[in-house]
Amino acid sequence: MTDKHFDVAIIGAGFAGLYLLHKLRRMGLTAHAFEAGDDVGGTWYWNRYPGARCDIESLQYSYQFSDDLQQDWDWSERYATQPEILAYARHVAERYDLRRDITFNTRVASAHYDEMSRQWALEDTDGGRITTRFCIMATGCLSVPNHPKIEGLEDFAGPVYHTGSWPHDAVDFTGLRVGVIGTGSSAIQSIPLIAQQAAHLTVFQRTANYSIPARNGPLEPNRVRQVKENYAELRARAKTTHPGIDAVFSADPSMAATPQERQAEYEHRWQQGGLSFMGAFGDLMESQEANDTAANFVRDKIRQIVKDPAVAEMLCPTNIIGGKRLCVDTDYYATFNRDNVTLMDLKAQPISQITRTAIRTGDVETQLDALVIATGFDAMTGALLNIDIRGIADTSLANNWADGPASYLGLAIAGFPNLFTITGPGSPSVLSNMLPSIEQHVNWICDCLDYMTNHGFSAIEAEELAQEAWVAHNISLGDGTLKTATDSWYVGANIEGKPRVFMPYLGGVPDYVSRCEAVAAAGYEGFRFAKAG
Ligand code: NA7
Repeated sequence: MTDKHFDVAIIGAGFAGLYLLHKLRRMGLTAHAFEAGDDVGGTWYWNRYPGARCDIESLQYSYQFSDDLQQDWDWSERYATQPEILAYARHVAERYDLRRDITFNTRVASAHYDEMSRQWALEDTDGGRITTRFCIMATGCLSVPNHPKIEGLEDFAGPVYHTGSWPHDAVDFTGLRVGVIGTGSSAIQSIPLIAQQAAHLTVFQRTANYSIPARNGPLEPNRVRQVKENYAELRARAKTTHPGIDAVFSADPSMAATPQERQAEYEHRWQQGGLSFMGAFGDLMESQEANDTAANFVRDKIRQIVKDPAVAEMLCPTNIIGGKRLCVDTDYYATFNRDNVTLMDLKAQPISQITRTAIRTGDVETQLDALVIATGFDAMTGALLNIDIRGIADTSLANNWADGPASYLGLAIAGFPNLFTITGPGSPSVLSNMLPSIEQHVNWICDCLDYMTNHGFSAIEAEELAQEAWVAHNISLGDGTLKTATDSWYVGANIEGKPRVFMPYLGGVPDYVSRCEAVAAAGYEGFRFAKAG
């Protein structure tokens, strides 16, 4: 960072930072993005593990702000791979000439608000500084890897890879004995590919996970043509569904269907593949009895796929389906039929120690040459709290959020004027298709900045009461639901000592967007402004 001043500083050059930079520039503002990596792409820059791909269909996991862009870009598969998504991010950066306003290899360490000048002062980890009127956090929801505290991990002699910060050079597991710790989405995507390469793969599972086949494959040219000819309709339909995805989400209660009808619907969705499995019925996340019908269906599938009944039982999850984020896979369960794959149950025998050459679980010592840590992220708040953010009266965000994140609309925080969060806690974010949710936030923020310019305002701050009401509304939406009752990274249960708060907004995209629009239409109700000068 050099001692410059900007209208807007953007932290992060993933999909949120890129679109924001493009839009702010068009508004005539001086905007600059600061990015820790040496390229654009955010989560798709860091998560390069084998098999990494999006679990939202590529034709929907893409920007819609420019029809030319969505017509020009061609996705090759139903679910895009990480390299293809990264290529798309790079294409966007080049197409709109964004790189000249991005400083790479720069990690912002602190952001302090000065009430007198109504400016933020940012400092990076090398001591470089800038000042800015607005500070916008485009830091991502899953960008701080969770490194497990396991005794002896640092003593392991072989290479240790975290799925969330994978090396940029190809990793070759040929001939090696590999251990994977974790069975979340990252593990479920990488395990089938690592198993094909490694001499032997041992998977260390703490909690079994539900996964639905992706049914991935090349995109049919006819389907692409049809979508491109009707993109606007597809995007409009997506805006009407709870997660903001164009798919059929039934409102019908599963308990009103006969067992045969239920089975047929689940089978249809299993064959179709993907996350919309949970859209089979409207009550799956509301009643345990309904949820059991879907969970039993998937457990039966696992028992059919996995030949060894003892291994199949270990792979059968016992918790609520959809409580944690559902996984989408290619050949995950079938991989456990391979002779070179072993599953270890950490619930029965936890890891007691990692030595120079092995993982110890009870009396068993598994000799390993390489380790893959697939233990997820300090989700949603991790990246924000890694920065020393201080607002009015030097109040620290970490102190304010000691009992969990509190925001207004997931966009702004009381006591922190001129600071916005893109897909922050309190917004649908990770429960929705991230790309449209990012665009909705960027558009809302830019409209707000326009409004401020037109009215001669120099500062905006969320009101404490509006924030309290928003937090209370979030809590009431989650009260008694199966989703909030499940231990997951949505509630911070994966990070020791993290307060248990359900972080994303549960009311669904259409409801959320209409609330944001109503706030803006009412002159930014719940926000207070200060006049320039
Ligand atoms: P997840 O979904 O948080 O999965 C992490 C996995 O690692 C999960 O199986 C955890 O078991 C396991 N874990 C975490 N800590 C440990 C320790 N200490 N020992 C053993 N096992 C552990 O992260 P992912 O990266 O797979 O996916 C994150 C999101 O990215 C995903 O939802 C998609 O949206 C994309 P646990 O369940 O906590 O018992």
